[in-house]
Order: sequence, then C-alpha cells, then structure tokens
Amino acid sequence: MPRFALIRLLVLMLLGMSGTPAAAEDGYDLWLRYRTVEPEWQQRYNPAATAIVQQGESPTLAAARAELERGLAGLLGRTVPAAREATGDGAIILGTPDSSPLIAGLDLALERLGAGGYLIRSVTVDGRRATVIASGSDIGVLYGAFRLLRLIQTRQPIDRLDVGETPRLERRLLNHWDNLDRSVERGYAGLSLWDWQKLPRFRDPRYTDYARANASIGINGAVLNNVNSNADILTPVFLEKVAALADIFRPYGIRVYLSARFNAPMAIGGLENADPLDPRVRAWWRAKADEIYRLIPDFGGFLVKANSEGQPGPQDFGRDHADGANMLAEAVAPHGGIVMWRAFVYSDEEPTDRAAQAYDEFRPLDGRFRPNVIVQVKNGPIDFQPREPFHPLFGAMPQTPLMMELQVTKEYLGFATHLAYLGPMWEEVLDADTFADGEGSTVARVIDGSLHDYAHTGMAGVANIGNDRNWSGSQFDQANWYAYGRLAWDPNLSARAIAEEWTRMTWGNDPALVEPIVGMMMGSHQAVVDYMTPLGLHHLMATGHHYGPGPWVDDLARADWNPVYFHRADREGIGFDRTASGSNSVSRYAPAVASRYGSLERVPEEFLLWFHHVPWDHRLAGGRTLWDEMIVRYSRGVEQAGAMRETWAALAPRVDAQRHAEVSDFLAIQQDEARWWRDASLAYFQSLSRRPFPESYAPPAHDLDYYRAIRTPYAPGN
Ligand code: GCW
Repeated sequence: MPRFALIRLLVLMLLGMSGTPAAAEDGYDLWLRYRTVEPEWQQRYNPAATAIVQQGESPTLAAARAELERGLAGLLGRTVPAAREATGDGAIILGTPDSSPLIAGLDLALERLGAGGYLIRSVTVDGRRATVIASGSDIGVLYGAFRLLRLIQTRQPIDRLDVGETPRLERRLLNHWDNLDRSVERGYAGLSLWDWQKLPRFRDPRYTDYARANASIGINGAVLNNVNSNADILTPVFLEKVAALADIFRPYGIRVYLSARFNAPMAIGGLENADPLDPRVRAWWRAKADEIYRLIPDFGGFLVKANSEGQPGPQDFGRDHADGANMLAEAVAPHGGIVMWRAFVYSDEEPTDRAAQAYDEFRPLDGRFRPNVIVQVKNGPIDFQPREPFHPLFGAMPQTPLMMELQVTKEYLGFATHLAYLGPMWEEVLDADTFADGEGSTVARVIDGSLHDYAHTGMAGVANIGNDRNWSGSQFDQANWYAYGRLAWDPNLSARAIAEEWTRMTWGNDPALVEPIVGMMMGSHQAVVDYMTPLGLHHLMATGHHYGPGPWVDDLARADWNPVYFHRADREGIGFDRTASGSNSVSRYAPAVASRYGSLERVPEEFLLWFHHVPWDHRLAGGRTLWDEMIVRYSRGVEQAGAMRETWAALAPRVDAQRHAEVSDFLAIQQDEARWWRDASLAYFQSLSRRPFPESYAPPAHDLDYYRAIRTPYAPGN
C-alpha cells in the first residue's frame, strides 16, 4: 500500500473511533440517531445504565422500554438488558405506581404532575443506586424515557437527576394538509405519508417511526387530512383506514383527528342541506360521530375550515360560526371529543382589510361556543407571512379557548430549500404582549390558558412531513418540526436552547459544530425576512404556488389577493396604512398596543410598513431614508445567505458527506433565490420610487421585465 493511502486509512480509522464523520446518513433517523457517545462519556454513563427494569405491561410501557433499549444500545454501544427487578446498581426503573410495586414504594408524589408529566430521579432502592422514570400515566413514562435519552444525546450528566416536567398545553397537534390522493397542499417533502390505497392492510413501519418522533417531542395528536377537505374521509371505507393509523399511533399517545367538510351531510349523506340548525343535519353528524367512535374510541375530534377560501360553512345557510361549531361539538361531546374551528376567514364580499376580518367576525361570538370548542387562530392576522405582528384575537376572547396555529411547512419562507429556522419567529409571537389584562398578558399566557383560565389549551402546527427519506424535504426543516413540538410542550422555551438541543442530537456535540450551526439557525429567519419582505412588507409572492417574488401582481380577481394591495407602493411611498387614517385595523389591538403600532415614531421598525404608508424619503431611526434602508435590508439578507453557505462549507470535515452535500446544494439554491427576491423586488420598487441605489449597492442584475417574465408553473405544493 502506498504511504499516503496508508496514512489516509489511519486517519479515517481514527475519525471513525472518535465518532466524527461516520457512515452515510440520509436524515431518516431525525434527532433520534443514537450514535455512540465518546469513550469518556461512555465511562460516565455506563454505571447508571446497567438494566432496564419495568414492571407491569402496556403497549405504551413496551414502547418506552423498546426506545430505551434501542437508544441505549446505540448511545452506549452495548445492549442494556431488560429485567423485572433491580438486582444491582445502575438500574433504570420505569413505570407508574399503579403497575409497578417498585415505583409505588418510592412515594414520589406524582399526583402534582399533570397529565403526561414525568419525573426522572436518581434514587436508592434497597441500598442500590437507580434512576427512576416515573409518571402517573404510561404516556408520561414514555415522555420521560425520551427525555433521559435526550440527556445522553446532549451529553448531560445523568448520575444526580431530579427532573420533573409537565406539558403546559393540553393539545399539541400536527395538522396535515394531506389530500386523499397523497398530494400535500403546501407540502415540499414528497407525498403524504398516509398510503390510503394500501391501508388498512399494509401498516408501513414508517407510521411507527412517525409516532416515535412525535412522542419524543410530546406531540399528542394528528389531524390526518387537509383542512380544504374531502368528505370522503368520513365514509366507512376511509374510516377503517383512519382506525388502522389510530391503532398504530395509540401506544405513542397520539390521537387522530379529522378535518370535517362542513357540507358532508350533502356530499356523502344524501341530505339536501347542511344547515346546522336543521334537526336532520344534526342527527346525521351525531350518527357519524357515533360511527367514528365505535371504530376509534379515543378519536380526538374535528378540525374545520368553514366559509373561507371557498370552503362550505354555516354562513351558506344563514348561520354563523358558533352555530356551525356547536353542532359538531354536540355530536362529539358524548364521546369526549373536541372541535377546533379555524378563525382563518376572510369573506368575498367584505370590503374591509383582511387583517381585521377574523377579529370582526369572531370577537362578537365570544361566549357563544360550547365548552368543547376551541377556536384555532393563526399566529398573525394575514397568513403565515415571513413576519407578522401577533393576531389581534389573542387576548380578545376571554370566554373562548383559543389555540394557536403555526405553519411548520415553509410555504412563504422558501419551501424546503431555504434554511429558515422558525423558532425565533414563533418565540417572537409567543412573547408578544397583548396587554389584554395589563402588561405581561403575553400570547403564550393566552394560549396556555393562564390568562383567561381556559378549559382547553393547544397548539397546531401545519406539518412539513412527507415521504422523502429525510421526512421534511431538507435536513434543517427537521428542526422546525422539532421546535414546533418543543414549543407546544412549553411555549416558554427559548428558540436558541431548542436549536442547540436539536443540533446536538442531529449533527453532533462538538462545540466546533454546535456553535456555528446554532448561529446560522438563529440568524436565518431574519435573513429570509430581509431578502423577501423587510420592514413589515408582506404578501409579495408570486401567484398560486407562492414560489418567488411577484410584488407587481395586480390582476387577480380579488383585490386582497394582489401583492399591490398589500404594499401599496406608488410614486410617493410604500406601506399599508392600518392606522385611523387608513383601514384602522390597528384599533383591534388593546389600546396600549394600538397606540404603539399606530404611531409612526413608536412602531417597531420590523412592522413599519405593515401599519404605515411611508414616504420614500422618510428618515428612519438609523438616519437612512426608507428607500435606502430597504436596499440595505434586501442586500443584508442576500449577504446573510452567502455567509451561511460559507459557514456550512467550513464544517465539511465534521459532518457526514451525504447530509453535508445536500445542505450545501440547498444553501446554494437559497443564495441564488435570495438574490432573485432582492433584485426583482428592488427593480420593481425602483420603478415607482424613481430613486437611485446608494453607492456600493449593486443594482439588480436584470431589468424589471426580465423578472416579470419568469414563470414557474410547476412549482410544488400548489
Ligand atoms: O396560506 C394559505 C394557503 C392555503 C391554505 C390556507 C389556509 C389550506 O395558501 O393553501 O389552505 O392558507 O390556511 O386555509
């Protein structure tokens, strides 16, 4: 063997031993990779993991044990045997007091943990050291098992543990916008995971991996089908398939829910109308609910998009949203089900600003909903734009449980190819102060129920999951699934802490890896905002598929579908006046918020053009004119995309080749598309502002006509 080949081999062997760039990885394992820890950590962990002791049996306890077996085998590089009794030091004892005499004997005061809560504690049992994972419920034990594994995955000591946690929200759901033909609305990760054609007979093992991943972050429900729904999902043939998925998910604490099409009694029930006050319609839904619960006793309930973007709803029959929601709520109530009624509505006839419509329709209904209805509100008042102020309904419906809907799939943030970690965006919304009940009335406190003492609480994330090997369409989009679950568990967690946790589990614990990756992630959302919609601009994307810039679009049927409606740029200035001199939708916020957002001096710069129409030469706090500042921001976004690329390139020696290459290629796409967004947008805005580019800022690479002529009719997700 030539000398350099020998050296190379030795280097590779050394790398292999230290756990750095290992075998090819494609991302399938998500954050549950369980790669073997470094030898010094192995030594530290070994004494605390000699046996997995479980008494009592249930499918959920079995899942917890199996995960510990699998995780510890990978992490510690050896099999940790299962046992019924702790016979030596270092046992991991898991269970509930009901099924495990060992745990019952420990007197752990588990009652104070709420549903799904768990405790992990280092204890001594009959003079032997042990770690106990205990909960009042089997599902809490499973959550605790994942937590113990996460401690090891992130290289925390486990010899003196006293960790207790309870989820702060009751419903932590994914909303799949999956169609019955397996296409996914706004999906960028392949086809739907649900292979309806082969269900219920074929139970793809991937369904179990989906459930494991969700359980690992505490997600406890999945709405399986698109809110733009097809009534066929409620027919017996499909319900059997849904039941098969429910059976697979049940041990992991995941309940299934369905999007109900409001006119299903007509579409599949042969009725002449779907009027929620018609006794025949009500009877139809009650019978349908009974049928579903016979097949799926723990069915979660219905999600409904009604009278929005062409979906049928109670208004078709002269009724309102409360009438519609209450009818369905009545049908599922005897079975313990809930109805999640979406507030994403804007009407065809309504001339008012879209940012005010949901508020105007729903706020008067506060107090009219049955107790098992939750109104589901998007984070912002328009539609999942790269940055929006919080939705004014938060804080405005004290008598109606509100849950928050976030979009994990990146419809408006560069699909799956742009790296945009959404943790900071969600954190910003959760931390926003509604002032509904004085200072400190944050959105997080609205949705965790503490502000208004809600009977139900929850969060919904529009899933970014498909049948791509890496599940989410890109390696880094897995972080958004992860962060969503963690925030639904505890809306007070910090986006940075979540990013670090995810990075350690997904890429490795080497600080030379963790720091740059977390840094990239934390700056990535702002970068996208900068190169797409800086300073409060919004809804500037191309039509239909929403891929790429289209700020010039002005020919769509409805005024409020056109980007020009939202940016209102002209010779004088740019921005949507939502103050008293304009649409006044700012008045829907509590006075303290309204006066801040409504003031040109005090509005946070990131929302400037959301609330104000501003002259091009208006001076901003930093001293630049608005026009110059826009150019600076657009350019900054593009630079940031380039910087991410460089950071990532430097990590090549520390990341497995396949995943590294995929991310590299995507970052190159992102940089190109960032430039496209910047140049197209500025070429267009310059045609109105007629102002020059400040020195040292490159003008667009092409003229406006070039950008306007770009067509991408086959962009995905439409
Ligand atoms: O953002 C828009 C999407 C639609 C979606 C709608 C909604 C499911 O472009 O695809 O429809 O929101 O949230 O209902």
